[in-house]
Amino acid sequence: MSIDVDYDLRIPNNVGLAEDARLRKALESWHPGYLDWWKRMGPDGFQDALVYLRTAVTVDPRGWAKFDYVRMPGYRWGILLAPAVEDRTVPCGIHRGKPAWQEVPGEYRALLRRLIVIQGDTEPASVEQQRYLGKTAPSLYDMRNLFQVNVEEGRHLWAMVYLLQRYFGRDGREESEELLRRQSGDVDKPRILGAFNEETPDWLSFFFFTFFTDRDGRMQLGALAESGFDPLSRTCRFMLTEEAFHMFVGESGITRILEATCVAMQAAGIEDPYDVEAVRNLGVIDLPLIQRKANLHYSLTLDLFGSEISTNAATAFNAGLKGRFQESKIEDDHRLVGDSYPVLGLVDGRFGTKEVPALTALNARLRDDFITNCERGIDRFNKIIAARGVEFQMRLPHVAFNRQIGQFASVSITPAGEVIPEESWRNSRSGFLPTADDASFIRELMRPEASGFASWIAPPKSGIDNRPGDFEYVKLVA
Ligand code: BYC
Repeated sequence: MSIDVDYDLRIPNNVGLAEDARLRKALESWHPGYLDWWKRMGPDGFQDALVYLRTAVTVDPRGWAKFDYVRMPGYRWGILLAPAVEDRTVPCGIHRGKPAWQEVPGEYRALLRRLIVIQGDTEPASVEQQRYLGKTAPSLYDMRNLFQVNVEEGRHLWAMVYLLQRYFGRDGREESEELLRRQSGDVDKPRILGAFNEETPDWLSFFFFTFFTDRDGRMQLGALAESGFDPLSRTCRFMLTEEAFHMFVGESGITRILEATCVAMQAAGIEDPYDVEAVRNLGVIDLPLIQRKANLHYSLTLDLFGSEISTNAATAFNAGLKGRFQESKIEDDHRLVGDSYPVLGLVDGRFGTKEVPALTALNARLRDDFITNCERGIDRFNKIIAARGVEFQMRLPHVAFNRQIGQFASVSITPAGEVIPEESWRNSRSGFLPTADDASFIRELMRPEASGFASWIAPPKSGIDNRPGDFEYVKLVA
């Protein structure tokens, strides 16, 4: 397997790499380390497999991808920015209305680098978290989707490394190296954000990760796409087009799991969704376990929004470096000076909202937008369950449930939002979050599939690139 890449030809880019010898050299010296990282930390056991992947070949939203069989280390990780918007201006904060920056504004250099590094750090982290999943894929279709997500997260790392190396000189190069050095879950060199050090041990987790955590990615990238630093905005805008597929993988994955469970229950005449043993005996996943996994991944993801009240967030907005989600579509002065925003809090054991300065509540606001968006997804899941006549409703747990970051980090709250003593919470934990027993059931259930689809997931409605669902999306023996 050749990994010798003719760099100029193999790295698709629309950033003029061919004419920028300094940048090309910087990226060239980073590239071998990246490939080394990919081979060590990327999909385990599948580096030689031929995978039917899409590669971005243009940034035209009408048709930017081509599909072909690729060995993943040879994937064409490219640097692609969405087209420039003519006369774009800083959309928010104290510089609102001034021309968007094409170079790093000196006074915001450290802040901007921090935002880019945090974003960049999540991308390889997710690949690391998912590296063993190929072995238990429920089908070749799902395996291919996992690898597609993985190579695109790799590309997103490239996107952030491009910004670091092009705009931040020596410290940008050092940060680029650090992005390959930190490792998800490593005690000494962990990834920066909590959720990216958690395990993604199985496919149910993977689908909830792509449903919830990639949705956070969409919100955060949406906010960064509003940046007054134009190269960041353009980079994130293109990343968002890829992100849509990742969320599709999550949502359709959960939908298909619910479908398989409900159809099997219906066929076996099982009406009680809490008759867990009977349901599990059918080779499908019981709904309460699916809910517990949702509780876990939702609460982990909420932590990614940072503290509800954050001066960091206020500073980034004021500086025009990070907007709100779809900033340009919001109708207000985009400066927020003197405005307030209601933030949920806990006072004397009771929840209530408090008006706080809108500038400091931007994390809470983005999180609220996220929650609204998740609720719609959960409603769609409940329609699937109801259509099969099963009496069960999935729910998002309370925002304060199982939190590690922000004002709810030190309180014990049930998924229904009751404040309970810490000891009772610990005693009830197995009803709220996945247990060791759940993990061993899943380990038994999710075996490598020789062909077709595993019992616990319905086939997709349609395949990828107009191919059928049972197409040979991954050729294991090359
Ligand atoms: N874990 O004022 P605070 C994605 C730190 S996902 C650990 O509360 P701030 C993807 C914080 O860094 C999207 N530490 O928060 C999805 C700060 O530390 P320092 C990723 C945390 O700064 C799937 C301190 O606590 N992108 O793309 O307003 C697959 C106080 O900070 C955490 C971004 O997040 C945590 N959860 O907001 C692949 C966008 N939360 O500086 C990819 C870029 C906070 O005092 N990042 N801290 O040492 C940001 O916009 C903000 O930095 C954050 C935090 C929203 C993360």
